[in-house]
Amino acid sequence: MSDHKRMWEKLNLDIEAHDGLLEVLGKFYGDIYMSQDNRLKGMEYMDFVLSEVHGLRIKELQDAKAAGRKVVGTFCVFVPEELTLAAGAVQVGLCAGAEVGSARAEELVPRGTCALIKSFIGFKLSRLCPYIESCDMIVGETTCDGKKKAYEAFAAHAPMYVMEVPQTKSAAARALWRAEIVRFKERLEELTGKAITVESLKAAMRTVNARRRVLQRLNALRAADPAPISGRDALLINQISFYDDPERFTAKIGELCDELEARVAKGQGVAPAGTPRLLLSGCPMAVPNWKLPYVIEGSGAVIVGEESCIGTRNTRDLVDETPETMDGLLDALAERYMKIDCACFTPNDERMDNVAALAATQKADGVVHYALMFCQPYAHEAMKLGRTLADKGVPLLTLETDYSMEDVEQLKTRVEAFVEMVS
Ligand code: BJ8
Repeated sequence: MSDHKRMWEKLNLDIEAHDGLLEVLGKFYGDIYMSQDNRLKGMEYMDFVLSEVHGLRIKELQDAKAAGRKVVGTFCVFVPEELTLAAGAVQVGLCAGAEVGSARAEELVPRGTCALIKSFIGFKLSRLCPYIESCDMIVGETTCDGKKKAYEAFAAHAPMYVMEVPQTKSAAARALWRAEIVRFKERLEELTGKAITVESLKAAMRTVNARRRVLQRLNALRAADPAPISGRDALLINQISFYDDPERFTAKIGELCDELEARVAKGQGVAPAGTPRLLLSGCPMAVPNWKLPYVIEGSGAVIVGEESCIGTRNTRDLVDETPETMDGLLDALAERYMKIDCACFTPNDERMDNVAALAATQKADGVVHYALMFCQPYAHEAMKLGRTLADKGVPLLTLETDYSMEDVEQLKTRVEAFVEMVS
């Protein structure tokens, strides 16, 4: 038996079903990723990370645990990784993008629940996710109704802690969020037995900001025509940013950006200059949700940005690293996280402005808005976004889908018509 298998057994995974999952995932990845032309050399690192996403990275987490570190899992970019790192723990994203264990998930949540929620529940109940099984604490948040009610049910199956994310950005809401940050800090200190200090928090802020900066650099390079990297590869990089060691990831993406810069200087790209450029906007696309980017780029367009939590919504704003007191640093954290323009907020006009601004900087010919089926917040905002973009003369295609492959042909037909229209 291989070392990986022994580790998965220890984590109580369903080995047979897990083998099947890895096989399907490998084939899916091959079809969607390895078939691309003009791929960057730097993507070999991503291919490697993904091939070992349930192997070497899990081994690293087990080694960290053996050395006394705790592992904290999250589902939302509202959970401040800076505090987790400052407490000496490791943070990993647990959002799941595969249609796995839906039937089991429907034992806990209603059928009309979005695929993202059903997926993480399905992974847990089917014993298929070594990340969930490695976690000492899982942090949920009161964002959409689907998630907050799902966490109630999920708490019987996993060590949950829930942060209260407000629904508006009023002064009272900001004060509530600031208090939640303090409560989370104290919970982490209790979990790890380690006090968070000004020094450890500032160091963690530098680490997380550095990762944001390198992803900002990557995104800025995608404004070039021809586009130097495919949307599929850029999405994969953003997805891996939630799993990989932050410092190693930042260094690797820095090297990849050097390669991209050289490409841009030579006028080279993944598709010819003048290829229709589209911005993706909406719900987060968790690993291995690559369906829509594959459909879009298979329809003759190139994706030049992701306005999503697995994209610019997570990397656009930095934390102010300059305060020298704990109070000042916690203020800075609270302020930065309240800039996240999740559709769960009301009103949320800044998101409309941010999408329009991103479409302009990335020189997008159109925007594809993606909402998961049964996701009320993003479906509502798609309508609002349509009005904002219409005023600016930017075409919008609104799609609702899930993780199944049943609607691929239907999606293709709609995307192809849209690409032709913006060409
Ligand atoms: S900050 S976008 S990561 S909540 S798709 S589960 S909204 S019904 S994911 Fe999100 Fe945080 Fe907001 Fe970002 Fe609900 Fe919609 Fe499902 Fe969603």
